[in-house]
Amino acid sequence: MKGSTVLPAANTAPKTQQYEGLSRDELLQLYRTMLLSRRLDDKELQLKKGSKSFFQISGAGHEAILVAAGMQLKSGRDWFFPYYRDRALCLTLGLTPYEMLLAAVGAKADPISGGRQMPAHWSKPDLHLVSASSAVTTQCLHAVGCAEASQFYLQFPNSVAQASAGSEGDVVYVSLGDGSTSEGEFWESLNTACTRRLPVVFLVEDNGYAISVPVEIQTPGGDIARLVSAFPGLEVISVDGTDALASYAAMRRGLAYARSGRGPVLVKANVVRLYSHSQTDDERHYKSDAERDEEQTRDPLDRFSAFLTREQLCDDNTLAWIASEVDDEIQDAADRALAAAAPDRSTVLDYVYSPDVDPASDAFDVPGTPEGDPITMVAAINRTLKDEMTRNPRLVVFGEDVADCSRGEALSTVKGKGGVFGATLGLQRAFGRERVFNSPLAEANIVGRAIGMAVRGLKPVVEIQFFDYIWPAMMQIRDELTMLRYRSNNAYSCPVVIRAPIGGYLRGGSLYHSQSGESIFAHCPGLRIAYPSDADDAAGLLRTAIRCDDPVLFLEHKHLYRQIYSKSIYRGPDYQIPFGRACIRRDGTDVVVITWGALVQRTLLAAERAAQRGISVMVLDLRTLAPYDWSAVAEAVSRISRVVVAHEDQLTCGFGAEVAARIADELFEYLDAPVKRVGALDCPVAYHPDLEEAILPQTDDVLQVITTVCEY
Ligand SMILES: Cc1ncc(C[n+]2csc(CCOP(=O)(O)OP(=O)(O)O)c2C)c(N)n1
Repeated sequence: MKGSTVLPAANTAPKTQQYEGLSRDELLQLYRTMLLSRRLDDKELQLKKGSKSFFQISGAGHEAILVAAGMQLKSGRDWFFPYYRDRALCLTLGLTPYEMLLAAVGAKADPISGGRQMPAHWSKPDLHLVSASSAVTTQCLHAVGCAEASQFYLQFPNSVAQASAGSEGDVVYVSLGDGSTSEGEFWESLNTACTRRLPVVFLVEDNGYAISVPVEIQTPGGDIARLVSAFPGLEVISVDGTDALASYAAMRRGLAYARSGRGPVLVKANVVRLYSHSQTDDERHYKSDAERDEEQTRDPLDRFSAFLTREQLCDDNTLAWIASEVDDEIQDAADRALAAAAPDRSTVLDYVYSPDVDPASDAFDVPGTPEGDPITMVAAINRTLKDEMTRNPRLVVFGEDVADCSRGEALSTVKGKGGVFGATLGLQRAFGRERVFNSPLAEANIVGRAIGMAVRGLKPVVEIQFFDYIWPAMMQIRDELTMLRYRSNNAYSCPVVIRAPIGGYLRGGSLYHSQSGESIFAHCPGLRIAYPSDADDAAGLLRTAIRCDDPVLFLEHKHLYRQIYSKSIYRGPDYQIPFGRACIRRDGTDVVVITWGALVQRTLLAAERAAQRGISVMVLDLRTLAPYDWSAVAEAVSRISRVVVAHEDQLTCGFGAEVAARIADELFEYLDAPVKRVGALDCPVAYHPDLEEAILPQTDDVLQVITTVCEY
């Protein structure tokens, strides 16, 4: 245990055998860490009341199970995805009170997030403590992905990234509260942990409440251990988490199971939440005095100090000495943290994206060598994935139906599915089941696991089967994928690529297979967005997406997958296109249409017809939306003065609104006409082709707006 001190001598000889094998010093150290955690909570509450810090959430009442766990987990070897009540665990693993208090005051020197994330969301790379968000339960899927990465590296030791390796027997710890088990991601993580028999240790800290909602409203029957007991391969252990020695024994049993490779374990620890949910909550509004009094009788610190004196392992003087020593340590840490400088305002935009790899740079401008006949966009994507998998042994592909093989058939004999659009066809045959595999039908599962893998240096390129079904993964995308680097002040990153077939014009795709919505993701800082309009761009941009260091949403228009007009010659395994470089598809002088995706071809057809009317149209294909090529837009607008923005997505709040607003703001003096937009009607895409045609923007619509702008 870190931070241990020399403890006073015992009055009597230790009786170690009966105390789970722990020596007197270890028992006193266990007590000391529990107390340190509690007193730190108290100090932070004091700082908050004095407006010296800005948020506080405590672990009071959870300390016994957490120190018992931390003593047996291996800091810097096992991996950790704790939640906000896990102060005592993190202290046991080696995070210091000073580091915690730097986080509380949000200091520049806060090693956890540089003052960006709320306190109690601990992390530290050398301890393998992974930065946490505040979205409850998302971490369960990261833990699963992390365990999968461990397995991967054991199987392919030559592919190991940085110091990400591991050893046989390492486990991944993840914790959550009882209320958080109601989230689907908890069940999705158990699903995969059990299916793949992963060494994940789930600790459910059941304090009976989720803020004010009692456990019986969250969990049928009120006992999560009972509910999960049918999961195959899952070892389920229930323990009184306020009893330090019982907790120690339960964790020992659980860890032995997980370390032996038999599968995951879930320890359900009954604890008490001795303080309100957080400093903004007042539990007296929903807990009776009698209930609160009863909870006090289960205070793990009181129970353990009573045990220590009862067993004559120490006396009251020793406990007092420990307490004063703990208080001194905390006071010293608090004095130093309060003297620490605040973060610099000028740094607020640091680490939204990778500071090391800029996908818009010339380094990604690699022309490649065209070879062979033109191929479709889906074939170009498939070839790019194959080439990148050959180049990077850490690249893994997974998603719904992406595998060639459904069960255990010999890969050589199977014809294969390879994705509902065939984009991943043959990848599993070529690279094996460990690198290409099906996920359960659960989109948060796909993205959450990918994040956990990417934290460990794998390169997940995952498929969301239809953009229409990306929404269950939205929390993972918006709160985790895009924010991990930012919230950890660049200590962690997860450069996952999410491929998502998008868009309509399918005749029959209807409401749930025709959606657009790229603007929603353009509103997520930290995410790159590519949206190619032909096979050539798909290959060049996908390669850049894979090789860059940021998360990328790679949008593949379903209708363009197999169109003849979107075919191109493949330019080999090095071809890359930098992000943020628009492409002039047709030059012109009277009006510029800024567009992307499926509207590129429709705009080109409109431009041809406009030419017959004597209107010269420039067609500018943005190709990526985050970043997008503002300088190409500015250059075109300043030269041409009349602008249309055309996209398939609904008009209201479509990405065109952003482009148009910026043109109005920064290029107003160049304009000879209002900036016009073309987009879908503000309604879902209906089934009958006539309805679909009326809803989605057509060539005629683009032509009409071009004409209007020219006539202004
Ligand atoms: C996804 C999500 N929904 C809601 C919240 C707001 N919230 C924060 S903590 C919390 C209660 C969590 O209760 P539980 O899982 O039992 O853990 P405890 O706080 O009791 O330890 C809620 C609703 C959140 N952070 N994340």
